[in-house]
Amino acid sequence: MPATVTGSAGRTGPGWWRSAVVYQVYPRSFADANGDGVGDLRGIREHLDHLEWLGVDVLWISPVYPSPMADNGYDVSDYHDVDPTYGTLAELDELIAELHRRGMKLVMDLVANHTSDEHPWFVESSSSPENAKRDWYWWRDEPNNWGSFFSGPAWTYCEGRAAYYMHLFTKKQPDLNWENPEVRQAVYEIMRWWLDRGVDGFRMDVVNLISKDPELPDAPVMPGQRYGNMRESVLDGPRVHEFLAEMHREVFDRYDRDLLLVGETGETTVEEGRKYTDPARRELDMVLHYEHVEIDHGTFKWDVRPFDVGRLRDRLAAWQEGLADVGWNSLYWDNHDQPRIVSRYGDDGRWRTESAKLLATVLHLQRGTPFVYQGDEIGMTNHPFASIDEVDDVEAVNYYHEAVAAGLEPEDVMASLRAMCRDNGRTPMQWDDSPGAGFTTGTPWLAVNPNHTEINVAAQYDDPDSVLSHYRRLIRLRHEDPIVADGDFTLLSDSHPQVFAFRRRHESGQLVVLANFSGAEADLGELAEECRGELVIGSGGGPVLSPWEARVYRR
Ligand code: TEU
Repeated sequence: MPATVTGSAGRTGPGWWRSAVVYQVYPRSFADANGDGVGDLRGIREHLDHLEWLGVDVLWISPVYPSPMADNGYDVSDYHDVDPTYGTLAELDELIAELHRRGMKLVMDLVANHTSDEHPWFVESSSSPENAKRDWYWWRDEPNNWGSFFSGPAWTYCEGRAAYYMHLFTKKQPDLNWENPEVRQAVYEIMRWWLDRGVDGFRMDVVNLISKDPELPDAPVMPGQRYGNMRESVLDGPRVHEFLAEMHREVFDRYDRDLLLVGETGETTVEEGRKYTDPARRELDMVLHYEHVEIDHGTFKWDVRPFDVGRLRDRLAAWQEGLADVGWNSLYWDNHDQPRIVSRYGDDGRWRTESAKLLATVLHLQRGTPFVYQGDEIGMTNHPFASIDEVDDVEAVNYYHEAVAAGLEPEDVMASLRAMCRDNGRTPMQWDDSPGAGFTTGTPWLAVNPNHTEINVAAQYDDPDSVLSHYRRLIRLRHEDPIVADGDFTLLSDSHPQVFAFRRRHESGQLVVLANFSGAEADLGELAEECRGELVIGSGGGPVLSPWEARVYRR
Protein backbone atom coordinates (compact mmCIF):
# COMPACT_ATOMS: atom_id res chain seq x y z
CA MET A 1 0.00 0.00 0.00
CA PRO A 2 1.24 3.52 -0.75
CA ALA A 3 1.67 5.65 2.34
CA THR A 4 -1.86 6.42 3.46
CA VAL A 5 -3.01 9.97 3.82
CA THR A 6 -6.59 10.87 4.49
CA GLY A 7 -8.98 13.69 3.83
CA SER A 8 -8.13 17.27 3.14
CA ALA A 9 -5.37 17.32 5.73
CA GLY A 10 -3.63 14.70 3.60
CA ARG A 11 -3.24 16.75 0.47
CA THR A 12 0.46 17.08 1.02
CA GLY A 13 3.10 14.46 1.61
CA PRO A 14 3.38 10.98 0.13
CA GLY A 15 0.34 9.95 -1.85
CA TRP A 16 -1.12 13.47 -1.61
CA TRP A 17 -2.93 12.96 -4.94
CA ARG A 18 -5.25 10.34 -3.41
CA SER A 19 -7.56 13.03 -2.14
CA ALA A 20 -6.91 15.48 -4.99
CA VAL A 21 -8.91 16.34 -8.11
CA VAL A 22 -7.25 17.21 -11.42
CA TYR A 23 -8.84 19.52 -13.98
CA GLN A 24 -7.73 19.33 -17.60
CA VAL A 25 -7.67 22.41 -19.77
CA TYR A 26 -7.38 22.18 -23.55
CA PRO A 27 -5.88 25.64 -24.01
CA ARG A 28 -7.12 26.17 -27.57
CA SER A 29 -10.72 25.90 -26.41
CA PHE A 30 -10.85 27.14 -22.82
CA ALA A 31 -10.78 30.94 -22.86
CA ASP A 32 -9.54 33.44 -25.41
CA ALA A 33 -8.38 36.66 -23.76
CA ASN A 34 -7.04 38.46 -26.84
CA GLY A 35 -9.99 37.92 -29.18
CA ASP A 36 -8.16 36.01 -31.91
CA GLY A 37 -10.54 33.07 -31.65
CA VAL A 38 -7.99 30.74 -30.01
CA GLY A 39 -7.74 30.18 -26.27
CA ASP A 40 -4.61 31.37 -24.46
CA LEU A 41 -2.74 31.42 -21.14
CA ARG A 42 -4.18 34.76 -20.13
CA GLY A 43 -7.64 33.28 -20.67
CA ILE A 44 -6.80 30.44 -18.31
CA ARG A 45 -5.55 32.87 -15.71
CA GLU A 46 -8.73 34.91 -15.93
CA HIS A 47 -10.78 31.82 -15.05
CA LEU A 48 -8.88 30.53 -12.05
CA ASP A 49 -11.70 31.69 -9.78
CA HIS A 50 -13.86 29.07 -11.47
CA LEU A 51 -11.37 26.30 -10.72
CA GLU A 52 -10.83 27.45 -7.17
CA TRP A 53 -14.59 27.66 -6.58
CA LEU A 54 -14.96 24.11 -7.89
CA GLY A 55 -12.25 22.93 -5.51
CA VAL A 56 -9.70 21.80 -8.10
CA ASP A 57 -6.29 20.84 -6.71
CA VAL A 58 -4.27 20.31 -9.87
CA LEU A 59 -4.49 21.92 -13.29
CA TRP A 60 -3.21 19.89 -16.26
CA ILE A 61 -2.85 21.88 -19.46
CA SER A 62 -2.56 20.23 -22.87
CA PRO A 63 0.60 21.31 -24.75
CA VAL A 64 1.31 25.02 -25.13
CA TYR A 65 4.84 24.62 -26.53
CA PRO A 66 5.81 26.09 -29.91
CA SER A 67 4.33 23.84 -32.55
CA PRO A 68 3.36 23.80 -36.23
CA MET A 69 -0.02 22.53 -34.88
CA ALA A 70 -0.28 19.51 -37.15
CA ASP A 71 -1.94 17.84 -34.14
CA ASN A 72 -2.86 20.93 -32.12
CA GLY A 73 0.37 21.05 -30.17
CA TYR A 74 1.01 17.32 -29.73
CA ASP A 75 3.74 17.97 -32.29
CA VAL A 76 6.30 20.00 -30.35
CA SER A 77 9.03 21.97 -32.12
CA ASP A 78 10.56 23.54 -28.98
CA TYR A 79 10.18 22.12 -25.47
CA HIS A 80 11.51 25.21 -23.71
CA ASP A 81 9.07 27.90 -24.73
CA VAL A 82 5.42 28.81 -25.26
CA ASP A 83 3.77 29.09 -28.65
CA PRO A 84 2.82 32.72 -29.44
CA THR A 85 -0.75 31.51 -30.06
CA TYR A 86 -0.99 30.88 -26.33
CA GLY A 87 1.18 33.67 -24.99
CA THR A 88 4.68 33.89 -23.57
CA LEU A 89 6.91 32.03 -21.18
CA ALA A 90 6.56 34.96 -18.80
CA GLU A 91 2.78 34.48 -18.83
CA LEU A 92 3.24 30.82 -18.06
CA ASP A 93 5.46 31.75 -15.12
CA GLU A 94 2.73 34.10 -13.93
CA LEU A 95 0.17 31.33 -14.26
CA ILE A 96 2.31 28.98 -12.17
CA ALA A 97 2.80 31.64 -9.50
CA GLU A 98 -0.89 32.47 -9.41
CA LEU A 99 -1.88 28.81 -9.16
CA HIS A 100 0.57 28.28 -6.31
CA ARG A 101 -0.72 31.36 -4.56
CA ARG A 102 -4.18 29.77 -4.65
CA GLY A 103 -2.88 26.41 -3.42
CA MET A 104 -3.17 24.66 -6.80
CA LYS A 105 -0.54 22.81 -8.79
CA LEU A 106 0.30 22.82 -12.49
CA VAL A 107 0.98 19.67 -14.48
CA MET A 108 2.42 20.08 -17.98
CA ASP A 109 1.62 17.77 -20.87
CA LEU A 110 4.88 16.26 -22.07
CA VAL A 111 4.92 14.74 -25.52
CA ALA A 112 8.11 12.71 -25.61
CA ASN A 113 7.24 9.68 -27.70
CA HIS A 114 7.62 11.91 -30.74
CA THR A 115 8.51 15.47 -31.67
CA SER A 116 7.45 17.68 -34.54
CA ASP A 117 9.33 17.12 -37.79
CA GLU A 118 10.21 20.80 -37.41
CA HIS A 119 12.00 20.24 -34.10
CA PRO A 120 15.76 20.97 -34.52
CA TRP A 121 16.56 17.38 -33.46
CA PHE A 122 14.63 15.99 -36.39
CA VAL A 123 15.90 18.66 -38.77
CA GLU A 124 19.44 17.54 -37.87
CA SER A 125 18.67 13.85 -37.84
CA SER A 126 17.07 14.02 -41.26
CA SER A 127 19.85 16.09 -42.80
CA SER A 128 22.36 13.30 -43.36
CA PRO A 129 23.21 9.73 -42.29
CA GLU A 130 26.44 11.14 -40.81
CA ASN A 131 24.77 13.64 -38.53
CA ALA A 132 25.45 13.23 -34.79
CA LYS A 133 21.71 12.86 -34.17
CA ARG A 134 21.26 10.28 -36.94
CA ASP A 135 19.94 7.66 -34.48
CA TRP A 136 17.64 9.95 -32.51
CA TYR A 137 14.68 8.75 -34.60
CA TRP A 138 13.78 5.47 -36.31
CA TRP A 139 15.28 5.39 -39.79
CA ARG A 140 15.17 2.45 -42.22
CA ASP A 141 16.10 2.02 -45.88
CA GLU A 142 12.89 0.05 -46.35
CA PRO A 143 9.75 0.56 -44.25
CA ASN A 144 7.85 -2.31 -42.68
CA ASN A 145 4.11 -2.66 -43.27
CA TRP A 146 2.87 -0.74 -40.22
CA GLY A 147 -0.03 1.65 -40.41
CA SER A 148 -0.19 4.74 -38.21
CA PHE A 149 -2.82 5.44 -35.54
CA PHE A 150 -4.09 8.29 -37.71
CA SER A 151 -4.65 6.36 -41.01
CA GLY A 152 -2.09 5.80 -43.74
CA PRO A 153 1.39 4.29 -43.35
CA ALA A 154 3.63 4.70 -40.28
CA TRP A 155 6.63 5.45 -42.50
CA THR A 156 7.44 8.43 -44.70
CA TYR A 157 10.34 8.84 -47.09
CA CYS A 158 12.76 11.71 -46.45
CA GLU A 159 14.81 13.03 -49.38
CA GLY A 160 17.60 14.56 -47.29
CA ARG A 161 18.31 11.29 -45.55
CA ALA A 162 17.33 9.05 -48.48
CA ALA A 163 15.53 6.82 -45.97
CA TYR A 164 12.16 6.29 -44.28
CA TYR A 165 11.33 7.49 -40.76
CA MET A 166 8.74 6.02 -38.43
CA HIS A 167 5.75 7.99 -37.16
CA LEU A 168 2.98 6.25 -35.23
CA PHE A 169 0.82 9.37 -35.59
CA THR A 170 0.94 11.93 -38.44
CA LYS A 171 3.98 12.21 -40.68
CA LYS A 172 4.73 15.49 -38.92
CA GLN A 173 5.24 13.55 -35.64
CA PRO A 174 8.36 11.39 -36.05
CA ASP A 175 8.91 8.91 -33.20
CA LEU A 176 11.96 9.45 -31.03
CA ASN A 177 14.28 6.47 -30.67
CA TRP A 178 14.30 5.82 -26.92
CA GLU A 179 16.81 3.01 -27.42
CA ASN A 180 19.35 5.80 -27.75
CA PRO A 181 20.48 6.91 -24.25
CA GLU A 182 21.18 10.44 -25.52
CA VAL A 183 17.51 10.79 -26.43
CA ARG A 184 16.42 9.70 -22.99
CA GLN A 185 18.80 12.09 -21.28
CA ALA A 186 17.56 14.92 -23.49
CA VAL A 187 13.98 14.20 -22.40
CA TYR A 188 14.98 14.07 -18.72
CA GLU A 189 16.75 17.40 -19.12
CA ILE A 190 13.51 18.94 -20.44
CA MET A 191 11.59 17.55 -17.48
CA ARG A 192 14.08 18.94 -14.96
CA TRP A 193 14.04 22.29 -16.73
CA TRP A 194 10.27 22.56 -16.21
CA LEU A 195 10.38 21.29 -12.65
CA ASP A 196 13.08 23.85 -11.87
CA ARG A 197 10.74 26.46 -13.31
CA GLY A 198 8.12 25.48 -10.77
CA VAL A 199 5.74 23.07 -12.49
CA ASP A 200 4.49 20.22 -10.33
CA GLY A 201 4.62 17.26 -12.67
CA PHE A 202 3.71 15.85 -16.04
CA ARG A 203 1.03 14.04 -17.94
CA MET A 204 3.20 12.02 -20.30
CA ASP A 205 1.59 11.61 -23.69
CA VAL A 206 1.32 8.04 -25.06
CA VAL A 207 4.10 6.99 -22.74
CA ASN A 208 3.44 3.28 -23.23
CA LEU A 209 4.58 3.63 -26.84
CA ILE A 210 8.16 4.75 -26.08
CA SER A 211 9.69 1.27 -26.30
CA LYS A 212 9.28 -0.53 -29.62
CA ASP A 213 10.28 -4.06 -30.53
CA PRO A 214 13.65 -3.10 -32.07
CA GLU A 215 13.26 -5.73 -34.78
CA LEU A 216 10.28 -3.74 -36.12
CA PRO A 217 8.64 -6.89 -37.54
CA ASP A 218 5.83 -6.68 -40.08
CA ALA A 219 2.45 -6.73 -38.38
CA PRO A 220 -0.75 -8.67 -39.11
CA VAL A 221 -3.09 -6.95 -41.55
CA MET A 222 -6.71 -7.00 -40.39
CA PRO A 223 -9.45 -7.80 -42.91
CA GLY A 224 -10.31 -4.74 -44.98
CA GLN A 225 -7.16 -2.91 -43.86
CA ARG A 226 -4.27 -1.85 -46.04
CA TYR A 227 -1.53 -1.62 -43.39
CA GLY A 228 -0.33 -3.84 -40.58
CA ASN A 229 -1.65 -3.36 -37.04
CA MET A 230 1.56 -2.50 -35.17
CA ARG A 231 0.11 -2.59 -31.65
CA GLU A 232 1.80 -5.83 -30.66
CA SER A 233 5.23 -4.30 -31.39
CA VAL A 234 4.72 -0.88 -29.79
CA LEU A 235 2.25 -1.00 -26.85
CA ASP A 236 3.86 -1.57 -23.44
CA GLY A 237 7.04 -2.51 -25.29
CA PRO A 238 9.99 -4.57 -24.03
CA ARG A 239 11.88 -1.76 -22.26
CA VAL A 240 9.07 0.58 -21.24
CA HIS A 241 9.28 -0.22 -17.51
CA GLU A 242 13.05 0.07 -17.54
CA PHE A 243 12.84 3.48 -19.23
CA LEU A 244 10.24 4.78 -16.79
CA ALA A 245 12.20 3.61 -13.76
CA GLU A 246 15.27 5.34 -15.19
CA MET A 247 13.23 8.50 -15.74
CA HIS A 248 12.10 8.37 -12.14
CA ARG A 249 15.69 8.13 -10.91
CA GLU A 250 17.00 10.79 -13.27
CA VAL A 251 14.20 13.26 -12.72
CA PHE A 252 11.77 12.72 -9.88
CA ASP A 253 14.15 11.34 -7.29
CA ARG A 254 16.06 14.60 -7.48
CA TYR A 255 13.13 16.66 -6.17
CA ASP A 256 11.84 16.84 -2.67
CA ARG A 257 8.38 18.23 -3.46
CA ASP A 258 4.87 16.90 -3.98
CA LEU A 259 4.98 16.07 -7.70
CA LEU A 260 2.63 14.14 -9.94
CA LEU A 261 3.59 11.82 -12.78
CA VAL A 262 0.67 10.58 -14.86
CA GLY A 263 1.17 8.42 -17.92
CA GLU A 264 -1.26 8.22 -20.80
CA THR A 265 -1.22 4.52 -21.61
CA GLY A 266 -3.74 3.81 -24.33
CA GLU A 267 -4.87 0.22 -24.71
CA THR A 268 -2.86 -0.99 -21.75
CA THR A 269 -4.08 -3.80 -19.51
CA VAL A 270 -4.78 -4.02 -15.79
CA GLU A 271 -1.66 -6.16 -15.32
CA GLU A 272 0.53 -3.54 -16.98
CA GLY A 273 -1.31 -0.81 -15.07
CA ARG A 274 -0.31 -2.47 -11.82
CA LYS A 275 3.33 -2.42 -12.85
CA TYR A 276 3.29 1.19 -14.01
CA THR A 277 1.76 2.40 -10.75
CA ASP A 278 3.26 0.09 -8.16
CA PRO A 279 4.99 2.57 -5.80
CA ALA A 280 7.74 0.04 -5.12
CA ARG A 281 8.73 0.07 -8.79
CA ARG A 282 8.98 3.88 -8.85
CA GLU A 283 7.66 4.42 -12.38
CA LEU A 284 4.41 6.45 -12.51
CA ASP A 285 1.86 7.61 -9.92
CA MET A 286 -1.10 6.68 -12.10
CA VAL A 287 -2.01 5.86 -15.67
CA LEU A 288 -4.77 7.02 -17.98
CA HIS A 289 -5.90 3.72 -19.51
CA TYR A 290 -8.60 3.44 -22.16
CA GLU A 291 -10.60 0.34 -21.32
CA HIS A 292 -13.73 2.09 -20.06
CA VAL A 293 -13.80 4.54 -22.99
CA GLU A 294 -13.60 1.82 -25.61
CA ILE A 295 -16.63 -0.25 -24.65
CA ASP A 296 -18.65 1.33 -27.47
CA HIS A 297 -15.98 0.64 -30.10
CA GLY A 298 -16.45 -2.31 -32.42
CA THR A 299 -13.50 -3.64 -34.41
CA PHE A 300 -12.12 -0.09 -34.30
CA LYS A 301 -13.16 3.26 -32.95
CA TRP A 302 -15.29 4.40 -35.89
CA ASP A 303 -17.33 1.21 -35.74
CA VAL A 304 -19.67 2.59 -33.08
CA ARG A 305 -21.60 0.17 -30.83
CA PRO A 306 -24.46 0.94 -28.46
CA PHE A 307 -23.67 1.66 -24.82
CA ASP A 308 -23.79 -1.40 -22.55
CA VAL A 309 -23.72 -0.81 -18.79
CA GLY A 310 -22.57 -4.40 -18.20
CA ARG A 311 -19.40 -3.88 -20.23
CA LEU A 312 -18.73 -0.56 -18.54
CA ARG A 313 -19.22 -2.01 -15.05
CA ASP A 314 -16.99 -4.95 -15.92
CA ARG A 315 -14.07 -2.78 -17.05
CA LEU A 316 -14.37 -0.23 -14.23
CA ALA A 317 -14.54 -2.98 -11.62
CA ALA A 318 -11.58 -4.78 -13.17
CA TRP A 319 -9.39 -1.70 -12.72
CA GLN A 320 -10.71 -1.02 -9.22
CA GLU A 321 -10.02 -4.60 -8.15
CA GLY A 322 -6.79 -4.95 -10.10
CA LEU A 323 -5.23 -1.89 -8.49
CA ALA A 324 -6.69 -2.41 -5.02
CA ASP A 325 -3.61 -3.65 -3.22
CA VAL A 326 -0.95 -2.18 -5.48
CA GLY A 327 -0.93 1.01 -7.54
CA TRP A 328 -3.52 3.73 -7.96
CA ASN A 329 -6.28 4.53 -10.46
CA SER A 330 -6.98 7.65 -12.40
CA LEU A 331 -10.68 8.26 -12.99
CA TYR A 332 -11.85 10.08 -16.09
CA TRP A 333 -14.69 10.18 -18.61
CA ASP A 334 -13.55 12.84 -21.01
CA ASN A 335 -10.48 14.48 -22.39
CA HIS A 336 -9.59 16.25 -25.62
CA ASP A 337 -9.53 12.89 -27.47
CA GLN A 338 -12.98 11.70 -26.46
CA PRO A 339 -16.54 12.54 -27.42
CA ARG A 340 -18.62 14.01 -24.58
CA ILE A 341 -19.61 11.43 -21.99
CA VAL A 342 -23.17 12.63 -21.50
CA SER A 343 -23.83 12.11 -25.23
CA ARG A 344 -22.08 8.78 -25.12
CA TYR A 345 -22.94 6.89 -21.93
CA GLY A 346 -25.68 9.24 -20.73
CA ASP A 347 -28.64 10.93 -22.43
CA ASP A 348 -27.99 14.39 -23.85
CA GLY A 349 -31.69 14.98 -24.52
CA ARG A 350 -34.44 14.64 -21.95
CA TRP A 351 -32.20 13.39 -19.13
CA ARG A 352 -29.10 15.48 -19.76
CA THR A 353 -28.86 17.02 -16.31
CA GLU A 354 -29.73 13.79 -14.48
CA SER A 355 -27.38 11.61 -16.50
CA ALA A 356 -24.51 14.12 -16.32
CA LYS A 357 -24.86 14.15 -12.53
CA LEU A 358 -25.04 10.37 -12.35
CA LEU A 359 -21.88 10.03 -14.44
CA ALA A 360 -20.12 12.48 -12.15
CA THR A 361 -21.24 10.65 -9.01
CA VAL A 362 -20.10 7.28 -10.31
CA LEU A 363 -16.74 8.64 -11.37
CA HIS A 364 -15.86 10.72 -8.33
CA LEU A 365 -16.86 8.14 -5.77
CA GLN A 366 -14.64 5.38 -7.08
CA ARG A 367 -11.21 4.79 -5.60
CA GLY A 368 -8.69 6.84 -7.57
CA THR A 369 -7.92 10.41 -8.58
CA PRO A 370 -10.68 12.07 -10.65
CA PHE A 371 -9.79 14.07 -13.74
CA VAL A 372 -12.43 16.62 -14.75
CA TYR A 373 -12.18 17.73 -18.36
CA GLN A 374 -13.26 21.29 -19.13
CA GLY A 375 -16.99 21.37 -19.79
CA ASP A 376 -17.73 18.09 -18.02
CA GLU A 377 -18.73 20.12 -15.01
CA ILE A 378 -21.63 21.72 -16.90
CA GLY A 379 -22.61 18.61 -18.86
CA MET A 380 -21.37 19.76 -22.28
CA THR A 381 -22.51 17.55 -25.16
CA ASN A 382 -21.33 16.37 -28.56
CA HIS A 383 -21.51 18.81 -31.46
CA PRO A 384 -23.92 18.39 -34.39
CA PHE A 385 -21.19 18.34 -37.08
CA ALA A 386 -23.06 18.49 -40.41
CA SER A 387 -20.18 18.09 -42.85
CA ILE A 388 -16.48 17.30 -42.87
CA ASP A 389 -15.76 20.99 -43.53
CA GLU A 390 -16.77 21.70 -39.94
CA VAL A 391 -14.27 19.18 -38.56
CA ASP A 392 -10.70 20.21 -37.73
CA ASP A 393 -9.13 17.15 -36.10
CA VAL A 394 -6.43 15.47 -38.17
CA GLU A 395 -7.40 11.96 -37.04
CA ALA A 396 -11.02 12.41 -38.14
CA VAL A 397 -10.19 14.23 -41.37
CA ASN A 398 -7.68 11.55 -42.41
CA TYR A 399 -10.11 8.77 -41.58
CA TYR A 400 -12.95 10.47 -43.47
CA HIS A 401 -10.96 10.75 -46.68
CA GLU A 402 -9.57 7.23 -46.40
CA ALA A 403 -13.02 5.73 -45.75
CA VAL A 404 -14.74 7.67 -48.53
CA ALA A 405 -11.96 6.73 -50.97
CA ALA A 406 -12.51 3.10 -49.96
CA GLY A 407 -16.16 3.36 -50.99
CA LEU A 408 -18.06 4.14 -47.77
CA GLU A 409 -21.00 6.54 -48.01
CA PRO A 410 -19.94 10.03 -46.85
CA GLU A 411 -23.09 10.35 -44.73
CA ASP A 412 -22.31 7.06 -42.95
CA VAL A 413 -18.78 8.22 -42.24
CA MET A 414 -20.12 11.51 -40.90
CA ALA A 415 -22.44 9.56 -38.59
CA SER A 416 -19.41 7.81 -37.06
CA LEU A 417 -17.59 11.12 -36.77
CA ARG A 418 -20.54 12.76 -35.05
CA ALA A 419 -20.51 10.01 -32.45
CA MET A 420 -16.79 9.52 -31.98
CA CYS A 421 -14.61 12.33 -33.34
CA ARG A 422 -12.28 14.16 -31.01
CA ASP A 423 -13.61 17.59 -31.97
CA ASN A 424 -16.72 16.78 -29.92
CA GLY A 425 -14.52 17.40 -26.90
CA ARG A 426 -12.75 20.40 -28.41
CA THR A 427 -15.56 22.84 -29.09
CA PRO A 428 -15.12 26.01 -27.04
CA MET A 429 -15.88 26.05 -23.33
CA GLN A 430 -19.38 27.40 -22.74
CA TRP A 431 -19.07 30.18 -20.20
CA ASP A 432 -22.26 32.08 -21.01
CA ASP A 433 -25.02 32.48 -23.61
CA SER A 434 -23.37 35.24 -25.67
CA PRO A 435 -22.54 34.55 -29.36
CA GLY A 436 -18.95 33.44 -28.57
CA ALA A 437 -20.15 31.59 -25.45
CA GLY A 438 -17.93 33.85 -23.37
CA PHE A 439 -15.00 31.94 -24.86
CA THR A 440 -14.11 34.58 -27.42
CA THR A 441 -15.18 37.96 -28.75
CA GLY A 442 -13.76 36.97 -32.14
CA THR A 443 -14.44 34.07 -34.47
CA PRO A 444 -13.76 30.81 -32.64
CA TRP A 445 -11.28 28.43 -34.28
CA LEU A 446 -13.86 25.62 -33.94
CA ALA A 447 -17.58 26.42 -33.89
CA VAL A 448 -19.26 26.91 -30.55
CA ASN A 449 -21.95 24.32 -29.80
CA PRO A 450 -25.33 25.96 -30.57
CA ASN A 451 -26.65 24.67 -27.23
CA HIS A 452 -24.39 27.11 -25.33
CA THR A 453 -27.40 29.42 -25.05
CA GLU A 454 -28.81 26.87 -22.62
CA ILE A 455 -25.79 24.94 -21.33
CA ASN A 456 -23.24 27.31 -19.84
CA VAL A 457 -21.40 28.09 -16.62
CA ALA A 458 -23.25 31.34 -15.89
CA ALA A 459 -26.64 29.60 -16.01
CA GLN A 460 -25.56 26.91 -13.55
CA TYR A 461 -23.48 28.84 -11.08
CA ASP A 462 -26.18 29.84 -8.60
CA ASP A 463 -28.39 26.81 -9.13
CA PRO A 464 -27.90 24.26 -6.34
CA ASP A 465 -29.43 21.54 -8.55
CA SER A 466 -27.14 22.16 -11.52
CA VAL A 467 -24.53 19.77 -12.86
CA LEU A 468 -21.94 22.37 -11.88
CA SER A 469 -23.04 22.52 -8.24
CA HIS A 470 -23.05 18.74 -8.20
CA TYR A 471 -19.41 18.58 -9.31
CA ARG A 472 -18.48 21.03 -6.61
CA ARG A 473 -20.27 18.94 -4.00
CA LEU A 474 -18.51 15.76 -5.12
CA ILE A 475 -15.09 17.40 -5.03
CA ARG A 476 -15.75 18.68 -1.54
CA LEU A 477 -16.84 15.21 -0.48
CA ARG A 478 -13.49 13.78 -1.58
CA HIS A 479 -11.65 16.45 0.35
CA GLU A 480 -13.67 15.99 3.49
CA ASP A 481 -14.60 12.33 3.69
CA PRO A 482 -11.74 9.82 4.02
CA ILE A 483 -14.04 7.04 2.74
CA VAL A 484 -13.92 8.66 -0.70
CA ALA A 485 -10.15 9.02 -0.80
CA ASP A 486 -9.12 5.87 0.97
CA GLY A 487 -12.01 3.41 1.26
CA ASP A 488 -11.77 0.10 -0.56
CA PHE A 489 -14.09 -0.86 -3.43
CA THR A 490 -16.57 -3.71 -3.76
CA LEU A 491 -18.84 -4.26 -6.73
CA LEU A 492 -22.35 -4.99 -5.43
CA SER A 493 -23.88 -6.61 -8.51
CA ASP A 494 -22.30 -7.96 -11.65
CA SER A 495 -25.58 -8.72 -13.39
CA HIS A 496 -28.19 -5.99 -12.85
CA PRO A 497 -29.34 -4.95 -16.34
CA GLN A 498 -29.44 -1.20 -15.56
CA VAL A 499 -27.62 -0.52 -12.32
CA PHE A 500 -23.97 0.00 -11.43
CA ALA A 501 -23.70 -0.38 -7.66
CA PHE A 502 -20.63 -0.40 -5.44
CA ARG A 503 -19.53 0.01 -1.86
CA ARG A 504 -16.58 2.01 -0.52
CA ARG A 505 -15.50 0.85 2.92
CA HIS A 506 -13.14 2.51 5.34
CA GLU A 507 -12.47 2.33 9.06
CA SER A 508 -14.60 5.48 9.45
CA GLY A 509 -17.65 4.01 7.68
CA GLN A 510 -18.95 3.11 4.26
CA LEU A 511 -20.59 4.69 1.25
CA VAL A 512 -22.91 2.82 -1.09
CA VAL A 513 -23.46 4.11 -4.63
CA LEU A 514 -26.50 2.95 -6.62
CA ALA A 515 -26.69 4.30 -10.18
CA ASN A 516 -29.37 3.66 -12.78
CA PHE A 517 -27.75 3.93 -16.22
CA SER A 518 -31.02 4.06 -18.10
CA GLY A 519 -33.97 6.23 -18.98
CA ALA A 520 -36.38 3.71 -17.43
CA GLU A 521 -37.11 3.08 -13.76
CA ALA A 522 -34.86 0.44 -12.24
CA ASP A 523 -36.13 -2.04 -9.70
CA LEU A 524 -33.22 -2.54 -7.32
CA GLY A 525 -34.21 -6.11 -6.47
CA GLU A 526 -31.77 -7.55 -3.94
CA LEU A 527 -29.83 -4.27 -3.99
CA ALA A 528 -32.79 -2.62 -2.22
CA GLU A 529 -31.37 -3.80 1.09
CA GLU A 530 -28.51 -1.34 0.53
CA CYS A 531 -30.95 1.58 0.84
CA ARG A 532 -30.08 2.31 4.45
CA GLY A 533 -28.27 5.06 6.27
CA GLU A 534 -27.87 8.75 5.62
CA LEU A 535 -28.73 9.81 2.07
CA VAL A 536 -25.66 11.79 0.99
CA ILE A 537 -26.72 12.22 -2.64
CA GLY A 538 -30.20 11.77 -4.06
CA SER A 539 -33.68 12.35 -2.75
CA GLY A 540 -35.72 9.19 -3.19
CA GLY A 541 -35.62 6.29 -0.78
CA GLY A 542 -37.60 3.35 -2.07
CA PRO A 543 -36.54 0.15 -3.86
CA VAL A 544 -36.89 1.69 -7.32
CA LEU A 545 -34.48 4.16 -8.92
CA SER A 546 -35.94 6.84 -11.21
CA PRO A 547 -34.48 7.25 -14.71
CA TRP A 548 -30.79 8.17 -14.42
CA GLU A 549 -31.02 8.45 -10.64
CA ALA A 550 -27.86 7.97 -8.60
CA ARG A 551 -28.17 7.59 -4.85
CA VAL A 552 -25.41 7.54 -2.28
CA TYR A 553 -25.86 6.28 1.29
CA ARG A 554 -23.43 6.64 4.16
CA ARG A 555 -23.41 4.39 7.17
O1 TEU B 1 -3.44 10.45 -27.63
C1 TEU B 1 -3.20 9.15 -28.07
C2 TEU B 1 -4.13 8.80 -29.16
O2 TEU B 1 -4.41 9.56 -30.04
C3 TEU B 1 -4.77 7.51 -29.14
O3 TEU B 1 -6.03 7.59 -29.73
C4 TEU B 1 -3.89 6.51 -29.78
O4 TEU B 1 -4.55 6.01 -30.89
C5 TEU B 1 -3.58 5.49 -28.75
O5 TEU B 1 -2.45 5.89 -28.04
C6 TEU B 1 -3.42 4.12 -29.24
O6 TEU B 1 -3.79 3.26 -28.26
C7 TEU B 1 -2.41 11.34 -27.41
C8 TEU B 1 -2.96 12.74 -27.30
O7 TEU B 1 -3.83 12.83 -26.22
C9 TEU B 1 -3.59 13.11 -28.61
O8 TEU B 1 -4.25 14.34 -28.58
C10 TEU B 1 -2.50 13.11 -29.64
O9 TEU B 1 -3.05 13.33 -30.91
C11 TEU B 1 -1.72 11.81 -29.67
O10 TEU B 1 -1.39 11.33 -28.38
C12 TEU B 1 -0.41 12.00 -30.38
O11 TEU B 1 0.43 12.83 -29.63
